[in-house]
Amino acid sequence: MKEEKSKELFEEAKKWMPGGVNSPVRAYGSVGRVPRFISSAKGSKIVDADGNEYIDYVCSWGPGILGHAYPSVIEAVQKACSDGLSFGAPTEKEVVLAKLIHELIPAMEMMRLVSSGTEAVMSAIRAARGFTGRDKIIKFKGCYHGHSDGLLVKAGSAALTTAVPDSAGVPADYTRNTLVAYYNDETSVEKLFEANKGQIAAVVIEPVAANMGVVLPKEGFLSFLRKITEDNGALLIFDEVITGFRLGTGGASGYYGIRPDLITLGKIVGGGMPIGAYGGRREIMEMVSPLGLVYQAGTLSGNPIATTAGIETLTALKNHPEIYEELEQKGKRLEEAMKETWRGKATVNRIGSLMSVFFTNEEVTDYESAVKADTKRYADYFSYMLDKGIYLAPSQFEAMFISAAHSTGDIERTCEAVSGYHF
Ligand code: KE4
Repeated sequence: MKEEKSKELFEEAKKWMPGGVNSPVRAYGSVGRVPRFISSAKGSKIVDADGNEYIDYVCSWGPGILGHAYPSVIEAVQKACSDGLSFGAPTEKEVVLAKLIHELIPAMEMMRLVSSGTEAVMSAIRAARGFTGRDKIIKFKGCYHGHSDGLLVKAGSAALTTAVPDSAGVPADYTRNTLVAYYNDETSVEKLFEANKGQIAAVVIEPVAANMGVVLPKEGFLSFLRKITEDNGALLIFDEVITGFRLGTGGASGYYGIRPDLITLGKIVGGGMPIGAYGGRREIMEMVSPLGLVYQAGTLSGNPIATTAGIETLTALKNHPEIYEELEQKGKRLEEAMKETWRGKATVNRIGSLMSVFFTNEEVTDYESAVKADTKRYADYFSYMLDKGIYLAPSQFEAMFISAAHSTGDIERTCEAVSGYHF
């Protein structure tokens, strides 16, 4: 497979950007191939700088649920561009998008649009602390919530240990209020509440984890979190940057029937343009400036081009709910092909169009079991699929995303490639 142009661009890019990329996972660090520089995308396909076409299962890490360059989104964005790119003033489109988000996710009674998932989660945590007057938060090992200082942590040796930064440049002081529990482990959460009575502002969780590979909440885990936070005067924050509008138009809160206090969104809500959002109970959001004392701002927040893409994307999903049943069938077919081919040698975790294969014969229910997967095997599988023209996440600890544009032919071609991968 030709990769000269990507290789040349990668060498040049490395002179100007750390690792030659603007987000680490794109550098293919754990799969050891030349990262593909993408020149265009349409529907389920992406084309790289050497002209190679791939069936895309990254979908820009989630935003591309409709498929790339969805006609109504492109048309609306092109028109919006001719009306100007950014005004730094309120626009009608922000009202339209906020009302549409509320219609699809009623728990978001009031919200603030921002420009990334990181910004959404960082701001939601600040609002939670401002509302409760408490400093500590609980996150879960293996969950990723963007790169704000206080969330770049991993657990200490035991659940009761406060977190230690897992990035250089984050002062230890910035993470001493971050407590780390273990996904699907209710005892680890109970111990933290016991040891930090009256000090915990919020629990933040990916309701379906997708940053240690996909890990589903076990039966009752989310409702346990809903109860223990209520019982302790803490807030429950669902980080739905990935699950929002992915599991259904109601996201995870709709899918599981759990009403968190705050929800964060990203990715699909902007249809591929830079948008994040955080929101929830009105009385919490009324703490946010200029109404309340929790400061948060952004030059490009609610940007008219990004909100246009978001409105068109959510409108398409709202008007075509059949997309989600189709995504379920496509995911099911892929899951079956993987399980059939790698029986006993791989575990597939899936919910709808969000899935991961782990090369381990054990169940993957948390970070500890996820990291037992054979990452070298994953790298080899990634490379085999890349050469077959199938573009997967270049890391075992990411997710596979399916779009409405993936045809039966795409799915069958992928299943055929899967069935040809033996080890
Ligand atoms: P952004 O700041 O990257 O828009 O969103 C951060 C974020 C927050 N919450 C969750 C649950 C997320 O998955 C993310 C970002 N997801 C990664 C993919 N694992 C983005 C890809 C990347 O970092 O390049």
